[in-house]
Amino acid sequence: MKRILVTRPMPDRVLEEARRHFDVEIRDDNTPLKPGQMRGALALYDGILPTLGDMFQADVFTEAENSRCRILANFGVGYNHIDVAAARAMGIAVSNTPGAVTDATADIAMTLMLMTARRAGEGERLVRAGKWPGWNPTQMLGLHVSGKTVGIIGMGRIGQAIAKRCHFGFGMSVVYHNRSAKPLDFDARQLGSIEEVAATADILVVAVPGGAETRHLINAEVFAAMRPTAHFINIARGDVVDEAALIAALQEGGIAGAGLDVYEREPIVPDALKAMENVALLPHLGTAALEVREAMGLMAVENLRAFFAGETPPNLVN
Ligand code: 8YV
Repeated sequence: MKRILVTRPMPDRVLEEARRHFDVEIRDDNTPLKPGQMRGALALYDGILPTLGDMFQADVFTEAENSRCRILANFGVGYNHIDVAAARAMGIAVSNTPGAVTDATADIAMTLMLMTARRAGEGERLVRAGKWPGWNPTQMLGLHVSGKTVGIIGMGRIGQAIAKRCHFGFGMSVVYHNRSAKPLDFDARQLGSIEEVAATADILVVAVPGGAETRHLINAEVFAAMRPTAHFINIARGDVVDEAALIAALQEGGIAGAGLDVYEREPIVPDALKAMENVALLPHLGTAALEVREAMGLMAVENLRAFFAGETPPNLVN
C-alpha cells in the first residue's frame, strides 16, 4: 500500500476514504509544515495531501536529496503555495480541488459585500458594546446593494458564481475583466482593463488565483480608479492585493470600505485594517463548511487514487 501523509487533521469522512486506499499518516498538528518537515515528507511518503500554508517552494524541492513522493494532492483550489514547475522538475505531480470550493467561496464574497456595504460588522460591534442608542432614521446608513453594479476581476468558476448571485439574486449589473473571453450564460459586460472595471463598479470583487503572475494586480492605480463610494472585496489570495495601497486608499477616503477574507501575510492582519470600522475582516472562511471541506478532501483523495492506479488524476495542474 502507498504511504500518504495528510498534513493536517481533516474531517473523518476524508480520512476514512483515504484509509480505504492508502497507508495514511495524519499529522496531528494544525500548523503548516516547516521546510525540514517538507523535505522529510518528500523522502518518506509516496504522496502528500498538503494544505494552504505548506510552502512547497522551489528550495524545498531542490534541497530534498531524493523524493519518494510522486504527487502533491493539494486540499484546495489555490495552489500558489506550491512551486508547480519545481515539483514537475522533480517528477512530482500536483493536483487541486476546483469545483468543490466554488459556491462556498462565492457565498463568502456575498457575506463580505453585505457586511461592508450595509455596515453589518460595525453594527454588530455597536450592539455588543452596548452602545446602540436605539433606531433612528439616519443611523448607520450604508450602500444599497440591490440594483448596483458589481465589478469582478477574474471570471473563472468562482467569479461566475459571484456574478450569478449578484445578477439573479440582487438584480445587479455585472462588469468584469478576464484574461480571455468567457462564454457566459448570463448578462455581463467585459471591459478592456481592470481600471475600467474599477471605475464602473459600486462593488469591486477580486477572484483571480494568487501567485507570481497576479501579485499586486490590485494596486494603487486600481484603487485610484475606484469611486469614493465604492467597496472592495477580496476572497482570492492576499498577495493579489497591494495591502499597503488598500490601507492608504481606505485611510484617504479613496474608497468607501473593504471586505477581506484573505491577507498578504496570514494570519497577520495589519492593525490599520482592524482600526477601521468600514472594513469587514474574516479569517479565510471561504470554504469553511463541513460538507465543503469533506468534498475537497474526497476530491484530493480521488486524485491520489487515480494517480496511483496509473490514471490521469482528474484535477492535475502540472
Ligand atoms: C481552502 C482556499 O480552505 O481552496 C482554496 O484555495 O482558499 C481555501 O478556502 C484552503 O486552500 C485549504 O487548503
